[in-house]
Amino acid sequence: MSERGMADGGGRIVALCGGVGGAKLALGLTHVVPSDRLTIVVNTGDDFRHCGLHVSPDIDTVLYTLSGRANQETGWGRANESWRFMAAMAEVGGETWFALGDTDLALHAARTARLAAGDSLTAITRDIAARFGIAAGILPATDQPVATIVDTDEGSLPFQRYFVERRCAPRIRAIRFAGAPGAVPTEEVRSALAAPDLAAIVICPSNPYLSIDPILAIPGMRNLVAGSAAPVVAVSPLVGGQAVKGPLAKIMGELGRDLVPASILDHYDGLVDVLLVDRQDAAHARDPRMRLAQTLMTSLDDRIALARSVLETASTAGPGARG
Ligand code: FO1
Repeated sequence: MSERGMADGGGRIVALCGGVGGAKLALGLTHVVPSDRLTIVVNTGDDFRHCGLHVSPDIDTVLYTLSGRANQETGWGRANESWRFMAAMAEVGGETWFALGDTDLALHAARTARLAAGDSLTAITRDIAARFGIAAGILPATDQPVATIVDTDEGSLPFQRYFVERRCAPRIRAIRFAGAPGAVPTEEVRSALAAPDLAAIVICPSNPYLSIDPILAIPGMRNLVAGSAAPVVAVSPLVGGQAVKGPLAKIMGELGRDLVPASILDHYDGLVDVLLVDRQDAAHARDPRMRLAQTLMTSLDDRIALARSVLETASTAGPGARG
């Protein structure tokens, strides 16, 4: 099936995504895959309660990025933001370590109210995506709370305290996902991954430890991916031995992993049929499951080109190549 054929031949695509890097490829995929055949499964391990509000950073980064509302500099929050709420929070002694922009705040307030009324994160996310004019499916990995906890040399930290408040300074010992044993993939995620016409499962260039593992840690999720007949194509989040963004290189060093693409393939432990590696890492791409591509995305064209590379790779990978 050609890449166009895959995109136009009815093949469905499911992408696992978290963080800024993941959202970039998700945007590229929306330009190549018809929206009624594209589903983005998003990490919810970053979610937390802040100032009484339920904040879902990775879902919001995907919502804002796919609707052209994202802050291009930070990758999170909204463009053209104002900060009067935060200034007033400082004035009244509220918490200011986690910045909530005025227009971003509306999303957290509306979501918190609907969750309190009993609506699911899946339904809320679907409605907001529709209001933002996003036609692709955006699915929280689970509707149950799963919180990424980072065990460090300074004790256990909830993800945002580690990532934002402490700026990833503490040394990581382990990463856990509180609540995972009691969580299940949503029915929508389950049926997307079990679709008979699924043409590829894409693992975006998100942080494997902080953004993809919280998805795969949900009981049953890994089997849904591993058991699929569709090829699994991952994009390495490392380029030139460095993370494109965020603490990945530091975390891998602290966990004793070499900063090479093989460490990414090993981490996914047989789940991935092909790992796309940036051309500048050709010397480290000897594994037959690796293919070279331009994985660094600075422009929209780069995002679209990488999405095409992923689909092209999937259409030649064929099912069952997994170990
Ligand atoms: N990241 C920061 O580094 N500093 C912040 O103040 C901050 C606020 C914030 C507010 C809403 C939101 O959706 C994301 C926000 N992020 C912030 C990013 C957040 O920490 C995400 O978890 C990361 O993007 C990693 O996925």
